[in-house]
Order: sequence, then C-alpha cells, then structure tokens
Amino acid sequence: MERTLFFSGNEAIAHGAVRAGAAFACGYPGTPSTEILQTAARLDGIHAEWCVNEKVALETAVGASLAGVRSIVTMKHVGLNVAADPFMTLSLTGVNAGLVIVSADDPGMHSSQNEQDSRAYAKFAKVPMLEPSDSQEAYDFVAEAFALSEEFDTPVLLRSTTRLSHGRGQVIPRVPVVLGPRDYARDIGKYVMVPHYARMRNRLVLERLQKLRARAEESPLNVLEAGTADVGIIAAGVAYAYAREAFPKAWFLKLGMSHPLPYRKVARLFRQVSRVAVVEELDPFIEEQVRALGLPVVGKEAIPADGELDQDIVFRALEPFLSRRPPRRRRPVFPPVPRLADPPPAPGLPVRPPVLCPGCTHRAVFTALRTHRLAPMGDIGCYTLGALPPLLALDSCLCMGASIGMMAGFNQALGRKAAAAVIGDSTFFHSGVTPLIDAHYNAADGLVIVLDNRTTAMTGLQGHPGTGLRADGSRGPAVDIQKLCEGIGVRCHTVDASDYGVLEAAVKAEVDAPGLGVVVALAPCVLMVPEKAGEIVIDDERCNLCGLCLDVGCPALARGEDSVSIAGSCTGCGLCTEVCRRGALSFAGATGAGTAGEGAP
Ligand SMILES: Cc1ncc(C[n+]2csc(CCOP(=O)(O)OP(=O)(O)O)c2C)c(N)n1
Repeated sequence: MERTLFFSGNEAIAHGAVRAGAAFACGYPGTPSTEILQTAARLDGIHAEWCVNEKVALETAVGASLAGVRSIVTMKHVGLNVAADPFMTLSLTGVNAGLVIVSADDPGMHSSQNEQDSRAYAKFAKVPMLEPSDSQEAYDFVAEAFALSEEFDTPVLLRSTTRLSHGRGQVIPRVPVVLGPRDYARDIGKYVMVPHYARMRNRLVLERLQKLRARAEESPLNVLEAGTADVGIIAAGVAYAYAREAFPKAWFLKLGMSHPLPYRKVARLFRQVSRVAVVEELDPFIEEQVRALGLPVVGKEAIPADGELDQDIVFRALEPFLSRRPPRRRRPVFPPVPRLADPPPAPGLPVRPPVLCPGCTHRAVFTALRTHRLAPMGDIGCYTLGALPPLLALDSCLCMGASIGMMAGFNQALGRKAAAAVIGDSTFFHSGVTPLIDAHYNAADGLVIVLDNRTTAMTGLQGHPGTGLRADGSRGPAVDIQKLCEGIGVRCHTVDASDYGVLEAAVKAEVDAPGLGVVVALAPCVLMVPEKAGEIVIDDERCNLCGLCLDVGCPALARGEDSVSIAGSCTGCGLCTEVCRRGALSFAGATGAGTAGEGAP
C-alpha cells in the first residue's frame, strides 16, 4: 500500500521540491510562506538558506539555476515587490536549470500590511502561474512547475494562500524525478540584458506566452469537470476547494495553471451550461479575462473582493445569482495574437555598437579578470559594455545589484569558487551591500570586484554616497567602501586600477584565496580627468599585428595596414603598453620601448 503523509501546504511544497530534484532553496521569511524553507532546511538533498531579502534571494536562486541546479525561492506576497526588479528581467533571460518562485498571498491580512494578489505579477512578467488547491497538489505542482520552467525557459510562479500554506492534508509521495546534469554555458545574448539583446529576448517572451497559452489549453492541470447542474464555476487554488464543497453538482473548470488563461477551455465550459461564475480570492483576475472574451459571468459583484473566502461565503454569495434567469448565450470573441513590431530598417550606415570610452579603467579590470576561469557575473553601468566583443568579459546582466547574489548562488550550487561578481560603485551602494552581507552570512565563496570610478558614470556623472557629492553640488560625508566591507567582515583590498600590474596581482590573489573577498578597483572615470595621461606611440618595426592590444577593446586603437594605429581620442592610460608583449606600444619619450617583453613572441 502507498504510504500517505499528512503535510501542510508549505511542507508539501518543500517535499515536492526535493522530489522534483531541486537542490537549492532560498528565501526570506514572511507569513504564510515561512515554513517552506524551514522544512527544506531539514530535508536531505537540498541546500537551504535564508537570504537578507527577497531580491537577493531571487538573484541567488538565479545564480544556482545558471550553475545547473534546480532552484526554488520562497517569499510572501509583498516580498515579490522587493524581488520585482530581478523578476521582471528574469522573464527575458529565462533560466538554465528550472527555477520556481513561490509567492504566498495572505487574503484577509492575517499578518500582512496589504492584501495583494500575486497573479498580477504573472501577467506583468508574462510567466506561467500555478495555483495548487490542496497539499497533494502543492506537492505535485512543484515538479510540474520545474518541468514547465525548463521546457519553456522561464521562471514559474507558484501561488499559495494562507489556507493552503497552513492547512494540512494527505499527500501521497511520488516517484522522485531523475535529472541529467545541466551544464552552464556562457550565452551573452540570453543572459546579458543590454538593450540590443533584451529586445530580441522580449520577442521570445511574447512568443513564449502564446505557446504557454496553447499548453494551458491541453494541460491536465486545467480540468473541465462534468456536473449535473446547469451551472459552471471557474476556480483556482483553495477557492476551488470552497466552491466544490458549496456547489457539488456544478460543472467546474479547475485551473491549476491560471496564467495564461486557456480561452478555449473557458469557452467549452460555457457551451455546457447556461450560467457561469468565477470564484477567486482577491482580484477579479480570471473574471476580467473571461469578460474580455465577451462571455457573461458572475464574479466580484457576488464574491467578496477582499478577505478570505470559505464554502459558506461562496454558497451564500452565489446562490441567488445562480438561480436567476440565465443570460443570453453568446459566442466568445478570442483576442487576436498580438502583432510584434517590425524590425527597424537597416540604417545603411556601419553599425557602431556602444563601447567603453578610450582610457576607461574598467577595461583594465576586465583584462585582468578574463585570464581566470571564473564565470563573471555582471551588473548594470557603463561596465556592462565589457560583456560585448572584443572583451566578452561578463556573462550576465540582470538588474542593478544582481551580480553578487548570482555569484553567491552559482558558487553555492557548485560548492566552489566558480563565479566572480563585477559591480560599479554607484550600483554597489544601490543594492550591492545587501548581497555582500548575504554572501558573508551564508559563507558563500567568491570574488567581488567593485569598479570604483568615483561617480555614477552611466547616467551622466552623478554623485553617490561613496563620493559624498550631493545633488546640489555640496559635499557630504563619503562612505568608504573598503571600511564598509571590512565592517561586514569581508576581506577587502583597494588598488589603483590605473596601475595594471598592481590590479592584476590583486585580482589573482583574490582568485586564489579561500572564501569571499572584495577588490575595489579605484580610478576616476576618464570623463572627469581633463588631462591626458601621456602620449602613446607605436613602433612599427616591433608591431606584428598580433592583436593583443586590440583585445582590450579600446576604440582609440585600430588595425592598420602594417601595424596598429592610434587615434587622437587616446587618453594615454597605458593599458595597451601593458598587454603588448613586443614592446611595440610605449609612452613617447620613455627610454626602452614598452614595459613587458623584449624578445617576447
Ligand atoms: C533599478 C534601476 N535604477 C536605475 C537604473 C539606471 N542605471 C543604470 S546603471 C546605473 C548606475 C551605474 O553607476 P555605476 O555602478 O557607478 O557604474 P558606472 O556607470 O559608473 O560604470 C543607473 C543609475 C537602472 N538600470 N535600474
């Protein structure tokens, strides 16, 4: 006989995650979600950690998913607001191994500051939403969510509500899902969301939504259940359980996958019965979509739009409506498949992708970092351009502050220092401090490089707490990044990023060191330095066009006929002289050409 267990919805989700092969779980506590992670932390086969907040938790789970490990992240509904920045762009990047986000809503605000309906986020981000209605489904749907996540390359939202999370029910355990390994492969077009790549991914998201809707039409999660009364009810989650008990003879469209809505299944229910109601807790999420099909339905004029439902509330609310004369039968009008914008016409001019400025010291960091075999998790700022050719020095760009959490999750999932994080100084203050605290707290391995150019360059050289420069031009106290890191308890070195040898050595030392460390690569943004540092000259005899200097991606250097040419935009930062192995590039007037290798290849 099969062993039957008795789980709360939250326990069932945790057990369901392990059964589905998830090996990484993280989250931030909040009623009614908390026990999911608490349970996971007690189970074998899954690493569970509390994160510093929901944004960091999601970014950490994304890192683990990229590393090839199925990951689940848990939070209460308001937590999804905190995680919204990575969440919205994660829809575009998609995942590597499956990624499931559990958002537990609290209708009735038993212990919450508001009563929001997480399903709006599924629509907002164009990702699938699953809504289990009892403990068994909570357990089973986790595996369904992971499978959908990998098949459709999308994060999947799993919505719970207080009654499901805390109510208990029988669970029959299922055969564990056996997974093959998922290797990580760098894919800049997929994981680096600079506008060019994001536009391409966005089209895929819109197409994915249509495919998901087709799946919702045929999915066994969305069941048309025959009844004997001339009444149909559309319901999802725990609201389904209430409505089932209140109207046992009704037809039901039970939606396990409530977004995207299967329009044709809805229409089929309307062909079976003459009166249809939607029973849902909180917002008229399904109801509005059914009405948009032109189908008459009873919804929030009867069912309360706030608080929890139960079977009595549902019965008393719907009984008078469902015994009225049925509305006139109508044919549904399905919305058209949305058109996508035409690609812009070819400009007829050479394409000039954006590049880092000549003399930008971020370039030196990328040159130093890319000799090491670490997946470099990137962030948002001028330095995101380091992801593009020829540097190809960043693997990801999800949202501001995501790099450190993603690095931590990646390394935790693989159990070694396999990824580094690169983050600008303004971005560090924006949302890099919390994931650093988190990585330290959870003993994640990693190397964080803060590109401290003393400004918010990307948006036009604004001040930030690290510079002390205020919006009105006055000076306030400046926060010292190194002291801040050391205050957290993280090893940190500040180096002059314009001294390539020192920078390279500091990066190497941190790559080789155990645990978590930060290198602050300090050098002012070249746009704030009026003076040219020096004149670089090329020795045509020594240059053999090997291309090493061109690989640093400086727009002041170009491949000439017989040797590299230097444009007037050169700032004389000298990085090219450091990487040239033949001493072909040097500062004018310097004795002995170049710095590195007489006689080098
Ligand atoms: C949530 C959010 N707020 C604001 C922005 C706009 N933005 C993009 S990068 C950036 C700051 C970059 O500064 P920094 O990290 O110092 O890097 P830099 O450009 O100086 O290299 C800002 C404000 C954004 N992309 N996301």
